[in-house]
Amino acid sequence: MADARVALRVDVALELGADPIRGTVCDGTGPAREFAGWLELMSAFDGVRAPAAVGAAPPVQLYMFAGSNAVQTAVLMLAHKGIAHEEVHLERGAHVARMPELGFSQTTVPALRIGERRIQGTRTIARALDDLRPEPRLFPTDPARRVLVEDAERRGEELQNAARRLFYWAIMRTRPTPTRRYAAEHHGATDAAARRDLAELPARLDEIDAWLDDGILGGEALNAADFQIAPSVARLACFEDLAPLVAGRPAVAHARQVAGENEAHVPAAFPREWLAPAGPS
Ligand SMILES: N[C@@H](CCC(=O)N[C@@H](CS)C(=O)NCC(=O)O)C(=O)O
Repeated sequence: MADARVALRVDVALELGADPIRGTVCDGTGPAREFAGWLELMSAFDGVRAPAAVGAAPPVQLYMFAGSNAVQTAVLMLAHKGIAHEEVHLERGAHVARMPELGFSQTTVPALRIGERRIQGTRTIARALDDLRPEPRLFPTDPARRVLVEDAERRGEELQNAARRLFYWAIMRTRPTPTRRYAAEHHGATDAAARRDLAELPARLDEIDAWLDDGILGGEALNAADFQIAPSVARLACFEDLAPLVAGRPAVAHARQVAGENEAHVPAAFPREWLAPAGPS
């Protein structure tokens, strides 16, 4: 295996006293090992690290290109779990032909190879990552809460697809290239789709603000819906046309916090009459 690194989680309590350190070490898959004192800390490390390294986590490869909101979702989830992986950078556009050549059944990125398994689709990837390394979890263990997170994640993927269509519609009118023309057609970024996506956007953003209010998003432990939604909201916040719609929204603050600043700029392109008036919908 090329990379046998193992991420261990250590929880430590320090006290004033004769034996001032105690806590646990775990690798997120097996049981945690307790330690009390410096010597036990070292043997707890060895006890967890050795089987984890030998238990040979399968190699993970992420097929991707930079600048995709869907790819960013996968990148964030891998980082959240601390899963070591190799990035396989593909050429945007050309990847549609490349993915089947690489043995994938669909043409989209992000795509993961976990050992011999090939996985595509951000929502499928989220579940595969929770199987591969259960902690920290992408989905809550409480079944009722899980349903809420899964619902937000599913709606988040709809937003992801809408953000992509809007991006290609706008960029085709302002900075067209042959690759963008192909992508716009490929993703169905038609006038009718862009108009519908814009009309739905205020309600989608309201919904995200409400999930933040309810703690379904933006909690202490981030979940798969946080990672699904944040990159797409961050992308939408780059549209000049959408500035009045996104201004001051909790959804945008959350997106920046989870996905970081998106420096892209999408120049104004949409007809005025397609854009919702600013203010709460
Ligand atoms: N919604 C899917 C689709 C991702 C997607 O459409 N990715 C784009 C790049 S941002 C792509 O690879 N498109 C090529 C295609 O649709 O064939 C997901 O969450 O994985």
